Amino acid sequence: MKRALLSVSDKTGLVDFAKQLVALDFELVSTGGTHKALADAGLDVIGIEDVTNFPEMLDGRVKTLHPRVHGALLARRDLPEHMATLKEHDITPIDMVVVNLYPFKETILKPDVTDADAIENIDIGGPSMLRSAAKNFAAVLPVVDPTDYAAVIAHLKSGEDDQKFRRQLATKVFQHTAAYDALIASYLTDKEFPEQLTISGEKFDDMRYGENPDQNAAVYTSALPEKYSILNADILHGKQLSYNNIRDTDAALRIIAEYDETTVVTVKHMNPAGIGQGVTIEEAWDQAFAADDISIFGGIVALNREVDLATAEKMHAIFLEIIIAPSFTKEAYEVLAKKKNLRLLTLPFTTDVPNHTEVTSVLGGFVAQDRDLLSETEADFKVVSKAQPTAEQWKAMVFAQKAVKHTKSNAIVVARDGQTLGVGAGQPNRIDSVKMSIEKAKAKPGFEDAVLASDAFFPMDDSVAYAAENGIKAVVEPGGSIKDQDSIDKADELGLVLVFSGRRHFKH
Ligand code: 93A
Repeated sequence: MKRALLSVSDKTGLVDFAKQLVALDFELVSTGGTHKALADAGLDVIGIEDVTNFPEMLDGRVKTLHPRVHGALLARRDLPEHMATLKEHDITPIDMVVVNLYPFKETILKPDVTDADAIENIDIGGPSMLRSAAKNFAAVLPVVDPTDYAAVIAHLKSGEDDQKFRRQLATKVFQHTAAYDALIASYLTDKEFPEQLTISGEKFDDMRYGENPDQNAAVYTSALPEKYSILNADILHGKQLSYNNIRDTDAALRIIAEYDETTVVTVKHMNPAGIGQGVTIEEAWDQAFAADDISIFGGIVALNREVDLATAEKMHAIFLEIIIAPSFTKEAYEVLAKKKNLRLLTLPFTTDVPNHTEVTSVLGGFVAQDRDLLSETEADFKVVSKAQPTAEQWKAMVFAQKAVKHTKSNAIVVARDGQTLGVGAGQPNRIDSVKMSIEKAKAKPGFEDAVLASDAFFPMDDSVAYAAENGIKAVVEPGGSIKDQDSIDKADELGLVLVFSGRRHFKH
């Protein structure tokens, strides 16, 4: 007869699984709560105390931490000496361990969690059994995930001793306990960048490919998921999101979170193509679309209010990849869902994006940093030119500043209040971004009121000169160059409003 030890916090599927084990001639050994659940279901179960000849003690902190358990799990079945040792100590081998752990993550996510509660939910005995079983996977089946119960039964029924399957189960155990420990460490530490930074995530989905078809890829949710996340959006319509879709939509969500007003953001390759605002969402769409009616083709649209029928009809008229909004009216949804390949997603809107360590790979490692969560208001801006901004220009500068923060460096955004008119992104030199953004903006209605925002300071006065000579009336830039005075002098010479934001927003 084989022996299985079951000790689970998540009792999903437990009884059914145990019944099948009994039918396959297993005897069951179990701990307190699990024992009760099995006995209540009418199964014959041996209490763990009858195996260890020791009572559960210290409020359950010591239940299974015993040589009679770990000897039974770790003994090599192919070594006669090991088996003789078991016999000598009257230890019955255990052939399967079914364990899932104290719910540490769920506990720390409770809003009113106490430290004592969190610490009590650090499982010690469970990971120990899992690790013993997983080390000895050649002879012991380690089962940590209830969704594997069916596969385990199938494996047993097949009568074949599939070592590959055993190894997979063992791998899963070490992945699971590593992630479990990483979360405990991150809970306990008060250091944002500790000596060991374990980035753990749970597979959310396999992807068809990565950034390009030749790159394999998968997407993961971080150990402590965030509410405002593309991975938390509901896909109402359309096929699975691709790698690029996820990153682009993430960019759109970050941008739109800057704006409390009714806003529409269109994104291409993680840069804003256009941002528009209005009294209604339809008006905001009109502004965003007019901001750049070419780049939007095949792009991503994020809206921060419900999508109504009129807006849906306008969006339906062009080719889009993804539309994400807090909600769609029924009529709007019906119009948009006519397109098979268009993805319609919902996610509640918020302007409250919390800080979180963000990592980016480099060859041989990764860099980790805070999120760039600072947004400037008028109070942060300092007028350095003789010319003073008008009320309209103040508003336009705040609006443009939020957009430029989310644009790849060198980033320049030309905008009026409530609408971007030209975006210059990702150019190796700043003056090219200045030229591109103004070139795009020039032809647009409302250019007379345009201001220009820069993500970083102007190293020389050429940007200010170009802007003033090409119809820009006000410029906001961080300041901080040793040649700031050149830019200020040039602004005064050409009658331009120049404002320092005091803060750089590189995005590489
Ligand atoms: O408190 S523990 O760290 N000490 C142990 O010896 C031990 N043995 C099993 N936690 C221990 N467990 C855990 O108890 C298992 O990992 C499982 O999550 C839970 C099952 O307890 P019960 O059967 O009483 O519901």
